[in-house]
Amino acid sequence: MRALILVDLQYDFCPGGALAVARGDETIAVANRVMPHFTTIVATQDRHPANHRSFAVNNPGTKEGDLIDLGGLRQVMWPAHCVQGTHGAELHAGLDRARINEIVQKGTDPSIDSYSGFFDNGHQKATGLHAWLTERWIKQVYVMGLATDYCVKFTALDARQLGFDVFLIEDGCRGVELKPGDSERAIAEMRGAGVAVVESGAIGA
Ligand code: VGL
Ligand code: ZN
Repeated sequence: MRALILVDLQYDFCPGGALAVARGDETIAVANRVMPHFTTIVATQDRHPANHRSFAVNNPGTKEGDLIDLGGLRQVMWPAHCVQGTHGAELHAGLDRARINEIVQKGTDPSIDSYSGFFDNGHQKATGLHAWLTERWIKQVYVMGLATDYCVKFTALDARQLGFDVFLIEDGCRGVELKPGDSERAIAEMRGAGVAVVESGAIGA
């Protein structure tokens, strides 16, 4: 059994959003095109409280893009984004939401970030996604969304580590690119971990 994982297809990661990813909105059409090929579809949703420590504004003396130590983990300082209750945190309305079976929220603990859809960045708490997939006998996961170099990468790597066969739908992803080449390096890292890289047009029934 296979599942599609749509990572963080939210307004704040699309042009005009608080943590805008260049051409991030182009992933919506790809998602809508591949969804009919899946019966099990999960969307992850980055959903931070306003006081989240990954926001530069909540760490006096830092600016966006800085790296700090947060509870022993390296943490990028982000602009405030995907704040609970704001428009930017909503899944893009252009998505065919009726096909989504489950929404997994992450990043809700103010003290730790959660790039992966499975665990927080310290691998301390599970989101429930692993159990949800396991209950449905899912062995293969197809991953796409935003952003290639953060949440998509960490979700795909955790899925591999958990024993799933993982397929990255490359044309359904866009990256933050804090440093040029970050997305390319992320894809190389995923490949190195055994993730198969595919194009949306190659996905059949
Ligand atoms: C993401 C940075 C911070 C992502 C989420 O969805 O890739 N990146 N929060
Ligand atoms: Zn976030």
